[in-house]
Amino acid sequence: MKKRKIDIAVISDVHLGTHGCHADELIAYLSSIRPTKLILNGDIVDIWQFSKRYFPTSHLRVIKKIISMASNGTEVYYITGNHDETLRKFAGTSVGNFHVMNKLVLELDGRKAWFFHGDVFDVSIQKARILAKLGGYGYDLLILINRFINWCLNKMGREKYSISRRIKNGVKSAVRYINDFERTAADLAIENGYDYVICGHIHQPKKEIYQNKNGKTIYLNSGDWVENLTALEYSFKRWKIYRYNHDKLSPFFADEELKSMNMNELISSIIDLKQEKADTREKDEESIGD
Ligand SMILES: [Mn+2]
Repeated sequence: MKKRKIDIAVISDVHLGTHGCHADELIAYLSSIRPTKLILNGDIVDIWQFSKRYFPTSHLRVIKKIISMASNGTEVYYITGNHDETLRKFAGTSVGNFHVMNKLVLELDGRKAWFFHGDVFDVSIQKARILAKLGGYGYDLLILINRFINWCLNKMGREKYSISRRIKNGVKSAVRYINDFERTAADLAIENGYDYVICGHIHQPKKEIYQNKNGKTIYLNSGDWVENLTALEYSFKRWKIYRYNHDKLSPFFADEELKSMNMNELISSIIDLKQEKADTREKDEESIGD
């Protein structure tokens, strides 16, 4: 099968090691693509609920697949989440093409993209807003505060903060939380000058333009591999949501993207393409000369 070449694939909330994880479908998806970068945006391995009794071969195969993608040239970024927070002590570590981190900033065709899992908003979105404004330092502090609160809850024999806990507390509170989450992520992205903000955590795949008086940003969420079976893909200078149940393993049609591009974007993509061709021709001529 021919693999689809894409610039970036983002997945999150796979929850390996839990019964809900759709590992086989994820392997099928990962086998169908050849991304330049693969971003694992948190909660990939569920270490909270990890038990030796449940870790099937298919789950291990996902890990193997990711490692083999890294050794075949894909840059893999493992951004930690709350269910895999144990890995946060490895943040900043790189082994070959495999990098562990708490957040990631990339420049995509001249636009700034900000990737993080999103659990820092768990304890209090209002407090998170204030602290996150402090930039990188505030973010790391929030991670510590969340970990401390979860440690206390654990000591008191209570459940840790999580989205599933919020859903248990009632649909209304979950909906409010999701709205606040998206709005907060987008506002912070606008304040910090990011054109894209890409999260996971709330298991709600989404691509939406958010606007406030200071500007606008595109909020994206990669969803999960428990219920939605979704990913985010960046190609042809566009983001799209990949839905396994709908898209299956169908190719990423360039035409579909072209339809939604405006005139300026179309022109700039054509100019870039010509430029690229000219560059490679020059290189070819150079090598002939050699
Ligand atoms: Mn999470």
